[in-house]
Amino acid sequence: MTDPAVATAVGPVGVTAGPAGRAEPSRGGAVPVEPLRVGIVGGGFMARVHAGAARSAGARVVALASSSPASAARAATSLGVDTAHESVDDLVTDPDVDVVHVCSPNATHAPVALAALAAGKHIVCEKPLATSGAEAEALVEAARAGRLVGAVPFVYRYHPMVREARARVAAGEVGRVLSVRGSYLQDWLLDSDDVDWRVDSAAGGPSRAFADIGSHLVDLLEFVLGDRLARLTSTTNTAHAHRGGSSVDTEDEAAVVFETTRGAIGTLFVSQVAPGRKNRLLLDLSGTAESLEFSQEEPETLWVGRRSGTQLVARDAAVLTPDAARLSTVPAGHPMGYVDAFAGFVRDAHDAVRGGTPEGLPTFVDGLRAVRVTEAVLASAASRRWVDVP
Ligand code: SOE
Repeated sequence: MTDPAVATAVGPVGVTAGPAGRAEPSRGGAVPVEPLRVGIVGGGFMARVHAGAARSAGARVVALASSSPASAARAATSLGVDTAHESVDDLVTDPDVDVVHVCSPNATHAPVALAALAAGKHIVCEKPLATSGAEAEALVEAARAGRLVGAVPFVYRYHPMVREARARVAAGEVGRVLSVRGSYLQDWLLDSDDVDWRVDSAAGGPSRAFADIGSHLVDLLEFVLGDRLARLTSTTNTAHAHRGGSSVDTEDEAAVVFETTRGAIGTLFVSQVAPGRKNRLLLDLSGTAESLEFSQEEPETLWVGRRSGTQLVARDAAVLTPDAARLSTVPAGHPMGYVDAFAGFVRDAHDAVRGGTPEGLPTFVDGLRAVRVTEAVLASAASRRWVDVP
């Protein structure tokens, strides 16, 4: 089987090899025919995940910057990255970097990504794309104007069984979708002494649980359904008024009731204080012919419910729809999970940098969409009314 990283290294239509084996840019930033060179902003858990996924996609992780020169040096050593930059500006203007992966706290996403786009870099920016709709819109525009790739890691789209569910909905197998139940539960912020930058709205933005994990849930739901939330009503809850001595101004939980543009109804529940739930993202939908359920913690199967003949479909490229089979990179019986989904996402994002048009790549437009839904959730919770989702 051809390694996708090798296949794309041949170069897409419109990219010609320039001096030193590097291609002349046919769009925005430089598009090398050699392995892409990644620079990472951030030094935490997500920086580690991005570094591993980028390497698995065939890229070289060449530089890293973080909140201080010392933390950049520490993270670069631990992730095996050669260059630790003194500042984020140095990284985004580094001529040896083709793609910037933004893994720093939420409030820094927009300024860092804008600076990198201004320097002609392609971007993979963590979600939420920005902490306001206006900033997210500016990012969409800047990427468009520079003809640069902007991708957002809504990585749960990259589980093969999610693609299988999406294909079944699109093919009409489930019938007309009547209802959807989505939930995303974690427990890592359960206690009042659990602290993290995400809790502080200055670093994490006005929404916490919904922006952090509700954004994944909404993206997954709209991606699988091929439909959009049209209006919603919500309520939020904060479990602890104080954490680690500081007052808390972001939500731990959000409950949402919604209607879609095609007339389905549904609920979303998001919590970061649900004991025992680690990363339980669950999407359960019912159509007039079939129900489907996908659970992120058991990503190797898709439950297909029928009035008679209910099945648990196991991942096996031989029987999956083409897009699900494409992301099924190891044979059946060799479990795939979060790390593989992340690698699949980065492979597609980097393919887009080379001029490809991979199916289902989440872009800045999808990042903006999730920010808009998050704003609608907060607006509804504050006004206690139904709101239209723009
Ligand atoms: C923490 O809630 C977190 O790491 C999220 O930020 C990620 O997006 C999610 O994939 C796992 O949980």
